[in-house]
Amino acid sequence: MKNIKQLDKAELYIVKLPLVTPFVTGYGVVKSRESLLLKLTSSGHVGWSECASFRDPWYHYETIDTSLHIAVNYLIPQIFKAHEIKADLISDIFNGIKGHNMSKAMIENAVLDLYAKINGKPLYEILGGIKKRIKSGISLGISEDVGRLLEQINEAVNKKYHRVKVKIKKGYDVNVISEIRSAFPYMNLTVDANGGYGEEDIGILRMMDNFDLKMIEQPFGEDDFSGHSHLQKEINTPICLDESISGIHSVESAIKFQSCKVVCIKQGRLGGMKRSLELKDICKENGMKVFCGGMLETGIGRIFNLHLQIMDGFDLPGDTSETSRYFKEDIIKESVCLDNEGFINIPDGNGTGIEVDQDKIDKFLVFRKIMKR
Ligand code: OSB
Ligand code: MG
Repeated sequence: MKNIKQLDKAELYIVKLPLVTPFVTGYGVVKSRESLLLKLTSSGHVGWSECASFRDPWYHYETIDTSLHIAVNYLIPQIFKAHEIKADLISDIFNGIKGHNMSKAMIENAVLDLYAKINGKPLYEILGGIKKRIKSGISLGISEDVGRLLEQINEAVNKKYHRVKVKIKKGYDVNVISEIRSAFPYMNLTVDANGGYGEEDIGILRMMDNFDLKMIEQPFGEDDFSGHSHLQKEINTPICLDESISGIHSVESAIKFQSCKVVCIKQGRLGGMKRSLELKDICKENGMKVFCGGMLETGIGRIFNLHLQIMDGFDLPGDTSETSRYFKEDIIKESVCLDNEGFINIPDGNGTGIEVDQDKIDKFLVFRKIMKR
C-alpha cells in the first residue's frame, strides 16, 4: 500500500441545507443543517469529509467556527508539513492538540478517503469491514402533535427501519411512550433524553420499564457517571451513554461505575474511525454493546458512519437513516437510500464510494476557503 506523498491543497466549504421538517430535541429546535466540509487534494486524487460540528454549541462544545479555526490554524498546517502521510497514524499526529475531536475526525476521514483512492481500493476493504449491508435505524424528534409522531413512526415501520428512536423530555415521556407502545406493541423502540433528567426523576424513569424499551439514551447530564450508575441499578431498561462518551477515559469510567450497558459511538465526535474502533473494542471486551450514532450529517458524513458499521461488533441498528429523512436534496450524487428490507448498502468504488455533487455544494454554499501547501 502506498502512503500519501504530499498534500497539494485543502478546500473548506460550509454549506447550509434546509431540513425537510425541524428537528426538535430537549435542547431546542434545528431548522437547517450547516456543515463544514473538507476536500483534500494530492497528485490528482481527492478525499472528502464532513465535520460533525453544528453552528451552535447546543449538543457539544465544538461549533463550525471552532472546528474551522482548529483545522485552518493547527491541523491542516501540520499535515501540510509532512512529506509522507500515513493514514493510520493521523490521530496520533494530532495528540499534541487537546480536544477538538470533531475537527480531527474531519481531517482523518478525508485522509482515509484520499488514501484509499490513491491505492485504488474501496475504504471498506482497507478498514477490514465484515459486511456491506447496514441495518438502518431512525431518530425522530419531539412532536407536540403525538398523532403526527405516530404517523412518522408508521412511515418508518413501512420503510422497514430496524429500530425507531424517539426523543423525549420531561413532561413528554411516559404518556407519549405509552401511546407509541399501544400502537406498535412489538417494534424495536428506544428513547433519547439528551440529558434532560436528574436524580429527582428516577420515579418517572422507572415507569419506562413497562414499555420494553431496548434502551434509554443519555437520561442525565454528560459528566454524571455516578448518577447514571445509580439509575442503572434502579431500572431494568439498559442505559446508553452518548454525550457522556468523549474518549477512552469516559468509556473506562462508564465500565468501572457500571453507568450503562450500551455506548453510542459517533466517529465524527470522537476523533475519527481509529479512535472509535479502539473504543468499540474496549466496550466489547467489557460486555457493553455499541451502536453508531448520527449528527444529522449530509451524505458525506453519513458514508463514514456507514463505514464504521461495517466493522465487527456493530450489531445494533445505528442512527444512519436515509438522506430523505432530513434533506430534500443531498450533496452527493446518489443519496443514501434504504433497500426494501431496511438496509443501507455500501456503494462500490474506490474510497468511500460516493461521488460528491459539486453543483449542489455551490447551490448551498455559505463559505469557502482554499489553502495551498
Ligand atoms: O443525541 O443522538 C443524538 C442528532 C443531533 C445531535 C444529537 C443527536 C442526534 C440524533 C439524530 O439523535 C441522529 C441522526 O439521525 O443523525
Ligand atoms: Mg443521543
